Amino acid sequence: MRIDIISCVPSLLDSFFAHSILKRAQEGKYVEVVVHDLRDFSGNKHRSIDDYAFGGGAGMVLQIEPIARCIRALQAERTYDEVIYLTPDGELMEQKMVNQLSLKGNLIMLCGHYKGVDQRVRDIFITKEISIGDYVLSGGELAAAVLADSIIRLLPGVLNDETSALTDSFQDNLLAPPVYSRPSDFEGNVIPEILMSGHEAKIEEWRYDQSIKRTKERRPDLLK
Ligand code: 6GU
Repeated sequence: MRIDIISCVPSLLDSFFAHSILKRAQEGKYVEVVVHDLRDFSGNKHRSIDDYAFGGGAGMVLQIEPIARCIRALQAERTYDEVIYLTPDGELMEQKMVNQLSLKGNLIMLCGHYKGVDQRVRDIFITKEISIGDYVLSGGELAAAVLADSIIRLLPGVLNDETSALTDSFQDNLLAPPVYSRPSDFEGNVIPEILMSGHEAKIEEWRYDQSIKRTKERRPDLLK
């Protein structure tokens, strides 16, 4: 999989993808993440990419031409399964959507800024619009990082323990159970006895019960 991220603040994303699991995923050739500076496609010496909104009103709008040039240059190199626009008025991101995207080939992610992008970009180039939650960020970069991270960790071979993504919270609409490590007794706070029993089936049953209990308490909406 290749993920191309188009941004007017590319430095926000560079360091994020240079670390930990995402770094290993790229070194292992499971994914290639390339961040593009939209200003490189401005077509003018001031490198400007935004302008006032027709009809007036506060806030600048990202113009269509630099974005069209960038997307077309990418599409001339390879095919893309989705051209995603990260925007607070997009479809709410959830695990099922992430699972589906992790099965795709190449993805473009366009990060919005200011008052958004010219509507014609969305009409002509964008195939999927995604929001990461009901709150407003100052730009789409953090949202693209969240989305790309959640996709990349699902790619086969990226996580050490092949089964560990399957036991994530949300993977069966259930929150994950509590986990413990050494020491078994921290200042009198002891771990549940069952985990020391060595009885695998009983432990699995306990974990499942804990998942149900947590989900009922914290996210009853997931059980409906
Ligand atoms: Cl994708 N972008 C921005 N700017 N704010 C958001 C968002 C995206 N998702 C939730 N809030």
